[in-house]
Amino acid sequence: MKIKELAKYSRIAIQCHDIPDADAICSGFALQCCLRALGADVALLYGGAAKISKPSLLILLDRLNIEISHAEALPPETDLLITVDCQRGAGNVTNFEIPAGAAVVVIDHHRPEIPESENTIIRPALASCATLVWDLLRKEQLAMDDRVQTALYYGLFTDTNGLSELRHPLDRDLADIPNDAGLIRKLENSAITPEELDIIGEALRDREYIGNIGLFRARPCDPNLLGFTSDIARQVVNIDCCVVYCFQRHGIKLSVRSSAREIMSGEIAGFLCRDAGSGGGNIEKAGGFLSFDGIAKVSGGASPEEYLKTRIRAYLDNYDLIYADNNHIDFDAMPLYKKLPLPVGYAKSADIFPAGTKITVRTLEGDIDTLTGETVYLMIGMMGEVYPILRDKFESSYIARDEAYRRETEYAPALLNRVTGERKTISSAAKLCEPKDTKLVRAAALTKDTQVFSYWDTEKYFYGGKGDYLVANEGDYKDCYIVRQDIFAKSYELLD
Ligand SMILES: [Mn+2]
Repeated sequence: MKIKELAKYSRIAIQCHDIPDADAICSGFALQCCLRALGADVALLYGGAAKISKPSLLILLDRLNIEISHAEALPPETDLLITVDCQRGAGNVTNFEIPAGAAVVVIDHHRPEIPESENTIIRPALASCATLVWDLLRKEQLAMDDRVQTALYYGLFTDTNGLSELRHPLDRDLADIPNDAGLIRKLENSAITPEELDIIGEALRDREYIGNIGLFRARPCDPNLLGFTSDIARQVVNIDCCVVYCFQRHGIKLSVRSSAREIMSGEIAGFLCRDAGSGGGNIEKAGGFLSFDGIAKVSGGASPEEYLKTRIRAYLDNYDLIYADNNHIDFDAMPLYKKLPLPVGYAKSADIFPAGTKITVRTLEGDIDTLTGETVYLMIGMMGEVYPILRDKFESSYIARDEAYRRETEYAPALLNRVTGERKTISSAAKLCEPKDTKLVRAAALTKDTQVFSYWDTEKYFYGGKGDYLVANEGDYKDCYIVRQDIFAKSYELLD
């Protein structure tokens, strides 16, 4: 589906979910501007009982000149309805009657709640609907003026607690675009009403501990309040991780913060929401959502709140922690495997930007800041993961081939020039290489969720679930790590 094709309809209505938030409004506004520029007649609206009243949203509407109406019905003769940040048919959006024959398009980043079709674009991996709209407009090279850019940036900003819970590299790309920083600052500091300050106060007071995890329940509120609350709670001594949550109409919204090496926020948020929603973020900050429907399917009748607590207990109980330098694993008893010499990709960083350029390497797994240089190469692994490697190490471990690297991955890893903002994909300069030595490893499938704390990275850990492999290099069992099931199957061969 192309945005340009949607402009062919004569009367378009873009509908936000009820009680619209900044992400819904801004996503709708950006689409409205672009469709109007293509000549379409486009109304932006929302339904439900309440009118927008949040101070920051009122300032947003005023300053960006956003025309949005609180409607009781769609405008007459609407022939295309687009719901943004929500899915027509789901419970958080008024099901307006539509004229016979009108088309419906859904653009959203929540978990699919309706059957997907060629008229739905639903991308739950993205932290905001603004990210999705921005990506769609950008791919079709539709012009976005200053107001649209600021709106999209602000949609992302509010759905990620001030950019602290970015998930996907596309979110990070959007976070880099130019915007009206003065307005964002103003909006950021108009976020809390006196009543909301009470919600934060109450949430912090009524706390509960499950092991070293603090659990805080807030009254139903704007999700940003959860982030403010968790930012305070994480600083409390003896709380290694905090989960602040509130009930929303269709589920539980979570904000997660961690302050201990043993818990990475993005990973625990993913774990808590795995079977009944979606969650993620970075090491220290993350967010998530558990839908009531999803919970009902997996909780065996437990209440949503009880289910959340069960997941937290499961997280604490079920993990095997392995400290690589001090492990008691009997690797000798595990089968011996050979790592297959499969070709992977590499690029010389100085071929992409001149040596000495400050760059950010942006991949699905996160950002790495470094400098380009004659001795800095970039490896592209089996799944498109990218990591820097020094030339010496590369030359001793790989044979370079003079053949271009071509592989489609979900997100094409890129280098960003941190000074000019210029961006280039790594694959544009990448070639194939293959490992020199056959590496031997001991490996066994995990029988439960496991975290491995390696001895060369004191900040992060590897984690895997049942079926993934715990692997150690033959001859150095301290060098152990986790390899995902699908990657292991492709890259290792059992020796007998
Ligand atoms: Mn959203």
